[in-house]
Amino acid sequence: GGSDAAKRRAGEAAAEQVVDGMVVGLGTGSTTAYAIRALGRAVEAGLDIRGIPTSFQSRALAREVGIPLTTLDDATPDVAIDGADQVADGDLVKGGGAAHAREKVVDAAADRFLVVADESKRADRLDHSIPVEVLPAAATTVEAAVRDLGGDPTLRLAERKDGPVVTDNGNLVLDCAFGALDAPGDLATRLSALPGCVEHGLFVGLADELYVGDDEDVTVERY
Ligand code: DER
Repeated sequence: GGSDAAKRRAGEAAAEQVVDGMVVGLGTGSTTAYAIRALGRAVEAGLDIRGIPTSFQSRALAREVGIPLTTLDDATPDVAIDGADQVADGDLVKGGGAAHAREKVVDAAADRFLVVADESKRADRLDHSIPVEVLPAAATTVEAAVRDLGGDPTLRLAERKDGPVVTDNGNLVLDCAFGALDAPGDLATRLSALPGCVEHGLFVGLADELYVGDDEDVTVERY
């Protein structure tokens, strides 16, 4: 992945967009963590915001830095800040942290979805493997369906536990290689239709702004 300085630049630039009174979707991963820590400092200095976390990790970090929390039952996010594993023309592959199901709900609910990434995430076309969260009982069925769609599924195994990664929602993750995508929207629709697919990591047409950090600067793209 990219440099920590580049991730920090991107995260802090997006956090600057948050103003008093806002409800902020708090994404998951190491780049968004810089935004969450910046927001924590701003809250300490008097900024009045509430955060809606997207994972155990995001909630724990928000609590650690003192951001008051709310939920989608009680608030709609004005802004969501979240990372990505790959970005091409504003479309994203997400799910490296296996948090993409709740991330997509919060990111899509926000008036403005700000993506934060270091330059290593940029691509001309999306070709990153696509995480697909599946009901455990459906893993084998979805694997076969993914192969029928031309993909190559791999059950994501845990490192600090025997057996597979289990998501915050109690499900499993298939990392599905499809090669370079010409029509991410079509594949997204097909994956969403698979019985047993809880959520996939293609975020097509959802991002409103992209903050890309490199070793010197941060650039902003608006879609
Ligand atoms: O799991 C996720 O979707 C994360 O946002 C991931 O895509 C980016 O994580 P990173 O900022 O640690 O690379």
